Amino acid sequence: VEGQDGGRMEKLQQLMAHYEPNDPESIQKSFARHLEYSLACTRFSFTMQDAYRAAGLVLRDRLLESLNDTNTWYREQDVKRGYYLSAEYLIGRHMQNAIANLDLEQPFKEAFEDLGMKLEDLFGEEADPALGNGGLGRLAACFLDSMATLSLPCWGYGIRYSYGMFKQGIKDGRQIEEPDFWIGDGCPFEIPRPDVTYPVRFYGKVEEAHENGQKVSRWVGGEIVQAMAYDNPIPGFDTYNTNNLRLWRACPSEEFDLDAFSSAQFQDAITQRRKAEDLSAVLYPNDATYAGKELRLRQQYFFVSASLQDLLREFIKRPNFKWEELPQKVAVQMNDTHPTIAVAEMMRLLVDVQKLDWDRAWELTRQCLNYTNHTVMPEALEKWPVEMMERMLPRHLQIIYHINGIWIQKLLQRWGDGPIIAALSIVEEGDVKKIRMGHLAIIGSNKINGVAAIHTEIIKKETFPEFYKWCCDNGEHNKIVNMTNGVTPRRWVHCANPALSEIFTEYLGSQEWLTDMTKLKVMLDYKEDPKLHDKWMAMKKGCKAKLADWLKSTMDLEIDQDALIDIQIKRIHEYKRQLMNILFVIHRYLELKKKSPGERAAVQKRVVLIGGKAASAYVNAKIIIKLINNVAKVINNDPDTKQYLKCAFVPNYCVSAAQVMIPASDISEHISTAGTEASGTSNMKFVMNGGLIVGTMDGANIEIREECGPETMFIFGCQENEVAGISARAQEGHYPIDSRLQAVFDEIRNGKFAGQAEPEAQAEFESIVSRLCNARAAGTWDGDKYLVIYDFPSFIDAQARVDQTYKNKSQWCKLSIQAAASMAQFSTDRTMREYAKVIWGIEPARRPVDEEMQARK
Ligand code: Z2T
Repeated sequence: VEGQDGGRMEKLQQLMAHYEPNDPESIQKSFARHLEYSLACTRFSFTMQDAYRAAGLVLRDRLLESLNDTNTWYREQDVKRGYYLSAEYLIGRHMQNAIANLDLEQPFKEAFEDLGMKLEDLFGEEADPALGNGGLGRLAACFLDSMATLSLPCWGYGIRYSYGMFKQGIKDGRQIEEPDFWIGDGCPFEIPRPDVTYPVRFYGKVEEAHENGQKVSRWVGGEIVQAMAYDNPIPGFDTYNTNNLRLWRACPSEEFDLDAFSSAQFQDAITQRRKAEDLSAVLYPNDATYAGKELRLRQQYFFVSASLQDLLREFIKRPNFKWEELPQKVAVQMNDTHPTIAVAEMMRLLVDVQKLDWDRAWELTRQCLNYTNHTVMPEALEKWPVEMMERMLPRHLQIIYHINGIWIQKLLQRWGDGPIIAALSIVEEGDVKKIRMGHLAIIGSNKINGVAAIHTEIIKKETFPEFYKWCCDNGEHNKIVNMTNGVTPRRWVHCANPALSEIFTEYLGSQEWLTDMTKLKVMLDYKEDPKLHDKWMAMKKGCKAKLADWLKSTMDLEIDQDALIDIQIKRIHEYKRQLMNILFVIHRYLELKKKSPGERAAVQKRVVLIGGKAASAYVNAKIIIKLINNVAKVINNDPDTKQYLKCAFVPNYCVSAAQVMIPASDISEHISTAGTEASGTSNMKFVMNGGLIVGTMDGANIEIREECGPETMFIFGCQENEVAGISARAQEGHYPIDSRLQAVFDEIRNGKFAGQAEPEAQAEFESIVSRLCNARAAGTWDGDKYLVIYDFPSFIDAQARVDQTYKNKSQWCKLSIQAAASMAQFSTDRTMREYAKVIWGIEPARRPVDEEMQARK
């Protein structure tokens, strides 16, 4: 409603001049109102789910106040904005985090206890939104939390999948995938914006035309899908800023309807409409493998186009905008290659729609976009067939060819013709011509970054060596930079482990450590203090008790809470070597069996928990899950050993499971072959919670070790620079197998874990084991690619050091405190400060609010 308002604005301003009050009674009132008016429940009959929903709406009101006023503030200040483009956000449950970040913990607790409800029970009612696969999606979610906490004017853009990561069930020891319709009856934390929509075109053709004597390209025909915005407020901690995660849902476009009615093909049109909605229906459950599915490319273009249209609209809305200013006002981060069609789409929007000339548009595009690489695994590199792109995005293919043409020209001028030209081309030649999205990203970006120091070095020297050479040749040594990952201490310490949070706050005298983890260094003064040791051990005990309750209720597993808790939770992948872990469990079991009852009693008790999802088409990963389950069954039912060693596969590992499991660990396994895990982020969460790491010299493990001290880590295995040599020997077949590992292989082959009862599983287990021993034959090699056999003996040694160290409880406690207190580097607050400074050039824009936080500005 616009125009002469007869004092309406002033009136509304007055009515809305105050924020919702946050004392317990007001929260209760707000809760009761939502229960009765928003949800149409009565005071006398509502379920816990209703209560959760009403509590969610209480928070939503407060989130909206803050979101709206933060947006107004950013606009008034005309600040440079950051936009994080990611196909995945593994956001996890909202409620507890929102309460903490809005500084409502005390009043909420009082309000609900007074009504006879425990907050934890409310939290348990929330679905766990899993719009991501693993580390990459969870990283994006931690980034959002830190951007808001640092008051950085940054938004996230992504896809609102109707179905997130599948729910994992285990049946007869095997993974089954069940759909995850997380939205259920609606999520109170998201705000649908039916008024914020953009058209996104697919297929069709390009027409050349002339406009004012200029040659122009017009992309016409095909089909149009509408992208509709769903906003997810992201409140910062200890700031009044609330940022936004804007997720796009695909909706049928109105244009269909007109066609349908005029052509009387009503049924077909409805089918078409429903096809449009498929676009954002489901997340592809592949973690770091490229499957080449057409619908996936459609998803990528869909959210990239909507996001760029949206951010350009915001830019253009500014009074007297000038295109030259775009790089001073906009920085875009592309999370892996998933959104890199953005390079071509930005060019299309600037050249075809905004009528800028090519060179100017290219300058602006290149200055605004940045690209993060998350893996060096070759099977993950996205390459879309030219044929597919030509059909779906004909104009973008033209633009990419044009970009490539100019690029190759430059290369030829500098180096002349040679193999390096083909290596650097965006187009991969061959039977099936392909567009290499990584190359497009690098050429179209201002900065490129890896996610841990070792990973960034590998990118420069092995993944994209020719590009690095090009950069150095041009004096652009700093085009590829390192941005070591992090995790947010709000979710991963404060929410997941309130007992530890209390210890920190007590010893430091304030909650400042939650926004400045360097403050935790003070804890080092107390690392040998018996009083702190008592509290620390009580904290761990409490976490283990929670874990034990959770395991009992979710999978009917009983664990000995005095045992050492050993956890490996992450996507199931050969490079992450869950196989090596379970082979070690078998070894430990065999050693126990050899001992007399008296000797067994002297062995450190252990509970080994392994959890994670396998991509649905990843055969070997699924066999590993089956093996873990079968081994667990044998070990847990053996009366000789079951008090000393227990093992379980924990089904449906997800963010909410992580929040229970991580705080309870004594040790966790981060045991990828050196050079394969780009960073890892759960390693950071475990250590922040006082867990110690068994790990290889890989990813962020290396930096964690530097920060916390080598004595806090159980490092083993070969180094990255040894891998090639060892692998060569494995392929030649001169690869000695440790006798202890041989004994494990023999036991598997003899049918101990499947046998005649399960011939199919037996064959699978045998194939996995025998493959490890394969040398190269007939040109191909499917042997021990990840050096399980080579690293196994040193893995056994590391585990022996764990048992030895754990015997001395106060020594262990000291190491645990020392490590947890040294993790400041791995807060995403540090990570986001670095991105903001080095890559984006973005400053914090803290929203000022009246002292009592009562009146709106
Ligand atoms: C993913 O989670 C990661 C890399 C990917 O490469 C894809 C996905 Cl879905 C395309 C992980 C890395 O494996 C992990 O080492 C890293 O810590 C994480 O991304 C965040 O950078």
